[in-house]
Amino acid sequence: MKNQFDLTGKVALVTGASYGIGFAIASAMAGAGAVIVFNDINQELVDKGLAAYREAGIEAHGYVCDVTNEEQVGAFVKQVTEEVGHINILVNNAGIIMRIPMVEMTAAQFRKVIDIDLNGPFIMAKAVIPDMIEQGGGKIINICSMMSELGRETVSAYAAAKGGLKMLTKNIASEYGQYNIQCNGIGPGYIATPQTAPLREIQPDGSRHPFDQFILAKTPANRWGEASDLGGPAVFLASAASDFVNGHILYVDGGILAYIGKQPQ
Ligand code: NAP
Ligand code: GCO
Repeated sequence: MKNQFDLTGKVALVTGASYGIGFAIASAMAGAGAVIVFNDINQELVDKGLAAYREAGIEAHGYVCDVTNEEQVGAFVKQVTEEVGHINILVNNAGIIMRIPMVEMTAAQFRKVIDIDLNGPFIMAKAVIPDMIEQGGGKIINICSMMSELGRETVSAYAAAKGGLKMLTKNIASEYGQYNIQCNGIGPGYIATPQTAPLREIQPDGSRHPFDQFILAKTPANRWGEASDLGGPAVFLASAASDFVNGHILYVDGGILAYIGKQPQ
């Protein structure tokens, strides 16, 4: 059974993985034997990522690529295939959020979030699927969100993108499952990364951020997730252990989606 989770000989490409959730998922996949390829938006971040992987004992391959730029992505995938090998696993992790009340958000801001969080995964998947078909199959993992299921104030663009990413995941699974490509999603709950740092800032009086307290009350695990909590689920969805799992969104959220929330004491 252990071999079912073995990624030895596989090339895993994780987007936006210099740090945060992408870095944790790539590190877990490296621990399962995968060769790690990652990209980020500029060389400074790629260098930062390479140093962090080396620090963790991982010889990763880093490239500068904006996932919204179809030309850059085509060149990136070609270069990886030539320099590292065929891409067996794609993790669409790169993403941003803008927390702005919808009626105050400009169309340009809305489009930017959709472009990175939804168009980016489409462009990346479109670029890797033809070779996956040639190679007899592959794994695509889209990093969705609780906002693939729920809304909240100020995150309209992000929720629209992540809801779309859930359905893009199901559609890739439907269209390419016949080629032994499994496409699934991971829906993290609230994870302590730079992206959520504003929601966890200690208040001037030393108290926890109101949103921090809100999330603790809504999460049965009574804690924020750590990026490392996503490593095992990602290895599962990248491995032979999930060969008959397709079109599924695996929520890794400490139970928040199942729970009405801690009642007032
Ligand atoms: P993060 O700390 O902000 O990291 C996101 C990474 O993506 C950064 O390295 C970022 O580069 C990169 N990126 C942004 N735009 C890009 C582009 N156009 N092309 C290539 N790379 C790009 O975020 P995170 O918390 O690790 O989240 C990673 C993923 O998980 C995102 O899709 C996020 O929506 C999702 N997620 C996060 C949480 C959470 O609670 N943290 C929960 C659910 C889902 P820069 O440094 O330049 O921005
Ligand atoms: C927010 C948070 C969330 C998390 C994550 C939850 O502002 O509500 O950033 O969106 O990032 O997506 O699953």
